[in-house]
Amino acid sequence: AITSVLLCMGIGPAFIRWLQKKQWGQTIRDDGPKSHLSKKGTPTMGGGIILIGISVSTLLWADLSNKYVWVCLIATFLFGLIGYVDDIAKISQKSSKGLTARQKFFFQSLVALGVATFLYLYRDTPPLLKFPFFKTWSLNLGLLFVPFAWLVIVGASNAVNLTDGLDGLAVGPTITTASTFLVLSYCAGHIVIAEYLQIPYVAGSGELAIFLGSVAASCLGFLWFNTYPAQVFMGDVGSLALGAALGTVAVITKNEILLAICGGIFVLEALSVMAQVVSFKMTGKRVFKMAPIHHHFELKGWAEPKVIVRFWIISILLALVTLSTL
Ligand code: 57M
Repeated sequence: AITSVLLCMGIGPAFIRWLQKKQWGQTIRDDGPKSHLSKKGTPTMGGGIILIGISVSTLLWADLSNKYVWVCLIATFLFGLIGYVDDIAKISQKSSKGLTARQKFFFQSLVALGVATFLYLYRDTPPLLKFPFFKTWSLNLGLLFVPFAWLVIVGASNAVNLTDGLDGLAVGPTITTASTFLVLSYCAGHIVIAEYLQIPYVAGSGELAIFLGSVAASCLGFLWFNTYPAQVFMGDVGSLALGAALGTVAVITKNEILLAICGGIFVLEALSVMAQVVSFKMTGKRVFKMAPIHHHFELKGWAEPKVIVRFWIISILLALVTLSTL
């Protein structure tokens, strides 16, 4: 964690200057909240800083003979690559479109299915779905584990992406969720603690604490530059990668439902879009002034930092609820 935060804060200024030189700046949709128009040209693809932070410290400090460390690193980087292609497409077309939704979904599904199949084939424990608070309840998913894991990874990746619409809004809950999952994965990977807490023991998953420490701390280092008013946005290269990292860890440690609780802000953002689209299609009326929900509060007149910090507060509360299930 210390390596990551120092590295990200250290390389940040040079990385941002490099993005500026390349003129990799954000294009802003003109139908969004007016306050966002002044953000035009803010360098994007700062997620590269986060990916460097994660990879350098994980490769330095984690046990590289651990399969879960590699699965998480590879999933994170492949989703980051999809995001990179999307970002570059947006920049070169000078529009906010990028890859089509279908192309993005296809490549995300391909990677997520690969990860899910690997985890199913090389599992050491049965593919259980665990229910928080009910220690004795579990469901053996069998082969259904593969589509379920796919759903969690792709869903998490897209939900973090939707959340990334205000300065620091996505990194804040990512820091709390990754830190909470650091504790969960350490517990799941420790035979004595796992037995004591009556949670599934997943041999080797404790090493993911290193990976998650680097995720949380890289986001913290990035937040130095992304906090309001942001000097850089993470771009899809960051948001898709971070969501996939969280989804993959949840699937490995059998904490999929806890991810939905801990990452409740991401879930709320995604649900707000679904509710808005369904309601508009069926009744012609909107539920929110604008979806995702952070725009709704902006249009209600809340200052951007107020929306951001309040979402962070909720996210910390959700992290505490998640830990209480132990
Ligand atoms: C990501 N990205 C930001 C930045 C960031 C289906 C529909 C709901 C999809 C959704 C959408 O496109 N979501 C994708 C949202 C964009 O940020 C870039 O994207 C990266 C993440 N992928 O890293 O590079 C803008 O967000 C702002 N921003 C910040 N600070 C940050 O740290 O201020 C981002 C990071 C940036 C900047 O302004 O330009 C985005 O919002 O585009 N679409 C929407 O979110 C749109 N909603 C909408 O159309 N709602 C409809 C329906 C379809 C539900 C409705 O309510 O009726 C809104 N987005 C924008 N304007 N920009 C609405 C209009």
